[in-house]
Amino acid sequence: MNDSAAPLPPPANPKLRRMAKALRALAMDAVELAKSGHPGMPMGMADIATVLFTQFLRFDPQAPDWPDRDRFILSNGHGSMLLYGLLHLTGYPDMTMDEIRHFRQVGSRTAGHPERGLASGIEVTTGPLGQGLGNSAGMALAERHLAAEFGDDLVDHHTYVFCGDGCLMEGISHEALGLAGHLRLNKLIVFWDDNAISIDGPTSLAVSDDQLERFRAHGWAVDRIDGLNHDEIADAIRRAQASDRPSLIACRTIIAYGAPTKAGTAAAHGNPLGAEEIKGARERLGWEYPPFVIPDDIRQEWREAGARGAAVRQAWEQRLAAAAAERRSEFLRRQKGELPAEFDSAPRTPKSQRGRPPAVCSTLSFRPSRNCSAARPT
Ligand SMILES: Cc1ncc(C[n+]2csc(CCOP(=O)(O)OP(=O)(O)O)c2C)c(N)n1
Repeated sequence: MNDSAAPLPPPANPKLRRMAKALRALAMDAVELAKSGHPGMPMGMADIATVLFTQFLRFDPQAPDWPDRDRFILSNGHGSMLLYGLLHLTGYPDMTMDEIRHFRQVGSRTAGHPERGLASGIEVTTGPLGQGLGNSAGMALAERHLAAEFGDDLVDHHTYVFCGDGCLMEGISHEALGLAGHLRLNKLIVFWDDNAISIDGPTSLAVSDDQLERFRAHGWAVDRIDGLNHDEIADAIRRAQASDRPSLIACRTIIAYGAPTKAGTAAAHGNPLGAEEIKGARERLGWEYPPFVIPDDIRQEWREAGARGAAVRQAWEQRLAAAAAERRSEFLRRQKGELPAEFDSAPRTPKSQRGRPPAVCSTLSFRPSRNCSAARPT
């Protein structure tokens, strides 16, 4: 027996524990049916995802793209079944159980790695390690930029990221995280899946960076928690939300938590667990349901988590509706990705007649907003 497969340690919230088990079961069963994929990461990070999605993340499956939603980015995209399980259970209409059953099949929404556009709720295409971290710095920067231009009543959301050891080994992570620290993008919160395992075995084979010191050097706030302990997870998120810097939460986890012999080993990284191991995991986790069956009470709990965001979204829509017409239409233009009306004529207007662009505005924006005008250099 592998010690790491012992029952979840206290203090674990029984309801959250049940909900996290549903994520673990979907991941191991979908990978098994596909005979391909990564069950380990979803099983290791299921509790962190459950706390985040049930208590903190602002999202609405009925309006997946409302502009001021929180962003969730799965940088360790090989663990895509974690995201698909979350989207399914919280009620995104296009992430049906049929899609989960067709994980990694041609034409399904549940591609091997998350792909933006294939299913609603996928914010960024990830898979190349480090890419999600790079995007997250850009998205957190965009959030602060838009908030500076349009005000906190219209733009005020967090960017949450899951990443693994592999993401932190990639060079792009240094560039992106350094910029985020420099700019004090304090609404960026990264959860590191600190499971000490990578594709070839223990991470000690390839890396001995002190990640906490590294992030401190980037100008981040850092925290270390037990990634199976719901209270520690929630407390760390609260601390991160209150920080004046971007935050790293190093989460000690166990890859393939619950699997009797493969938990805590690289064998669970990129292969199906196998029928015997899954049977043992069901027993250890106390999950007696057949593959792809979620009991009604657990499904209901997840649906309630998915319904939390509707009122927040509606309140935001009312604020947008109450905003001055020019501010509202400029905001919506940018959200749609449309160019400004002056765009075609602007290149023909001599720079001397246009004046200098304001310091914090996009160079495409020739009509500075209130806040940007204030920042215009004299
Ligand atoms: C840039 C890049 N190089 C290599 C890979 C192949 N790859 C996928 S997952 C992985 C290992 C990731 O290890 P870790 O982040 O520790 O994930 P865990 O084993 O904890 O799930 C590798 C090398 C990749 N996806 N992207």
